Amino acid sequence: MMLNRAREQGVAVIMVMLVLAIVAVTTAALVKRHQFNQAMASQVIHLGQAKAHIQGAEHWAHLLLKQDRKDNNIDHLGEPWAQMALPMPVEQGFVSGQITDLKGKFNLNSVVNKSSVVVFKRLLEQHQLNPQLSVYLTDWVDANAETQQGTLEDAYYLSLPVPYRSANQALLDVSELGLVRGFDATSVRLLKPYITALPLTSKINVNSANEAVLIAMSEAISPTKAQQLVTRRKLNYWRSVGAFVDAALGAKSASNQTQWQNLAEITTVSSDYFRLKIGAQFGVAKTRLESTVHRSDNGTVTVISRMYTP
Ligand SMILES: [Ca+2]
Ligand SMILES: [Ca+2]
Repeated sequence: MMLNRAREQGVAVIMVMLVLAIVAVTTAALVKRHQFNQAMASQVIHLGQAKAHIQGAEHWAHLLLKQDRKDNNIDHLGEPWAQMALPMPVEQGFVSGQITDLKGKFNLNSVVNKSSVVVFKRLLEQHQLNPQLSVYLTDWVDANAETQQGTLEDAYYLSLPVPYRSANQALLDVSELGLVRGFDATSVRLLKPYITALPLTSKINVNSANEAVLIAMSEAISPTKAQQLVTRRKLNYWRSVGAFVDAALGAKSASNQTQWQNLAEITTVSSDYFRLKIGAQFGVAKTRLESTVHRSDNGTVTVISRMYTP
């Protein structure tokens, strides 16, 4: 009798311990789930706030560009839109923004113009790349399907393990260059700081172009000359195409007439395409926005492309 009671007590103790163990495991799982849900909710809420900060900064960037066009028709790096870079503290985080002038870069879609294809050839040579690549790019962009030698542009592309055809239209993005004959990820990465892909052919804004681009613009612009031009422009930006070409090549004369004309043809001091990069952090969330915008002559800013990256 005594033995039975002791056994029953033992079973009861084990049962209690089992129940306690189950309760403990379930509670731990619930707490973990609650913490996870809470973290997810914070992430979603904070991401929403970070995006709200970005939208605010984006709106501000558009206003800066619009106001700038109202103020003047010349664009240079001393203007307010070019000074947006500093990260600003905001509630529970920070926001940073940068506007880059895309007209200061070489527009790949300009290669259909003879005066511009030579600029691209020089850019290729600067980076020890074969100047022949400019011919392949021209064939990729131009409307016809024949090379300058009269052969079919697509013969090469159709012979690849995964065949495709040339676009025969403007590049939509710089990354598309990797599809063009002769280019690969390395050459695209090398050229990336100096190139862009804008919808139409375009001139280069010499008030924002970097030294490498200035050197590529004319065979008469040496690295030393480009350096001098950039130093001078910091104090006194170019107010006209003529003023820049005079400074780069000397006043137009019988001896430099062709060079002068060629450089003037691809030069501008005004910009209509910009790249916006805006980053924001709010609490645990961090996100970035990159967009390309067009600014019309009356200052209207239109978004061409817009992408969030984590
Ligand atoms: Ca301006
Ligand atoms: Ca073509």
